[in-house]
Amino acid sequence: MRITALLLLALTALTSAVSYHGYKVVSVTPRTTAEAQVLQNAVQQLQLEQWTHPQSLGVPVDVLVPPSLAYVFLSGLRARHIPVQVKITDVQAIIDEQAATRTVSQSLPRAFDHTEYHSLDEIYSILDGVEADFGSLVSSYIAGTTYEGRDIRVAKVSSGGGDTRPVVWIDCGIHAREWITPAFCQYFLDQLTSGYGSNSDVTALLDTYDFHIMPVTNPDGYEFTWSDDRLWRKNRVPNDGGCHGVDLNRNFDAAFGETGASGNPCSDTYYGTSAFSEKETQTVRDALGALGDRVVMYYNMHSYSQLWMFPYGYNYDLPANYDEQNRVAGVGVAALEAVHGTPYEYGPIASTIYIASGSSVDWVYDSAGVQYSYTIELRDQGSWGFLLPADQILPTGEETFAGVVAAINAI
Ligand code: 0X9
Ligand code: ZN
Repeated sequence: MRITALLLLALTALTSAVSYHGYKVVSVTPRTTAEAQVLQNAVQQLQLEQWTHPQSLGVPVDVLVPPSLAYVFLSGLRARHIPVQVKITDVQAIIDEQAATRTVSQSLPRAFDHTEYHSLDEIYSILDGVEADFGSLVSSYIAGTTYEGRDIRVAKVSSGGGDTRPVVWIDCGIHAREWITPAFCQYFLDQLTSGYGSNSDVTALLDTYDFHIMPVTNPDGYEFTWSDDRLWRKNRVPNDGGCHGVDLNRNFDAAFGETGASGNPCSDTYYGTSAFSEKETQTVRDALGALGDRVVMYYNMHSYSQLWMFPYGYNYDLPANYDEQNRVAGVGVAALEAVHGTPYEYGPIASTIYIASGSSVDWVYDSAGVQYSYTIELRDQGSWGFLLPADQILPTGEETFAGVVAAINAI
């Protein structure tokens, strides 16, 4: 008895998860460039993690603040009368609460369930189940394998045409902590499979296009957010010097290693040792390459902020087909907003969010030649951020599905 208890204790210690006990999410709203400068200095000096990077004044900036720095950060800003609001008082309490209210079943699920977030094993088991149920419509393939040996799977949804139809590609979960994105890919797959033959819009769509959907682009990172660190972002490759992980959305060969990415292996935006140094980015590159010029539209899903964006991210240049990509983004956003009234903004990455080099949409547009190359930041606007409650999976799925379908139908 006692030995078992001790063993359990030792095991818990070995797998000790990262704790965010007492960590706060603070939203700061600088109204002048001077106030923005104060905030930037504070973030840099205290080495805080900034979760959103709005470019306009008067828009809240979300910052993760450890308990030991909360007083100095908050009092410094308040002394300068800069508006601050503590959005989350204890990040770990929310992580624990969400884990505790999850219904855990003994066996792996074999069908879609949008009431909960799912682990990698569960997602792949659901995929297997759906393939068995909708065999003629869905088939999945292993597009690659991660550093830690996990499969990177793609679900192909096709009603026929012998691999000649134009392809819409969607990848989710490139950033590990953005759990709503794999959930969205599952919702999208569910709508396609359950709607074919019963929903006329879905049927028409699937009689025109094939869909290739990668539900978890970063399986090692995603797994790590379930086992060790809910807020992990990168993949899990060991870097020189001891830190882990490359930011996969800085590892593509589009202005690689330039502005808006870091050469520091410990940074959350570390770009890696070279363009396409990572198994995951190689896999996306090669899977898209195999589809060739059939790919007409590309989606790279993220959270959070409610933004629908397109190239360029690496500088302020506009793509040659700016008017067209902007028009279609506008159609998508209008359809998305019509479902639940969720407000979105749209535009080129650099002017809408920030400059980021080495990202997938820029590479897909520039090098893979895909004329509609989008990256969407799903819900919310920071009330929960990466910890978006599971009861928002369904409404997020509904509105985003409507938006993406409307955009496809607009090309
Ligand atoms: O920084 C990113 O990679 C994305 N934001 S996130 O908070 N989800 O990490 C921005 C993606 C859009 N930018 C590019 N694709 N360049
Ligand atoms: Zn992201």
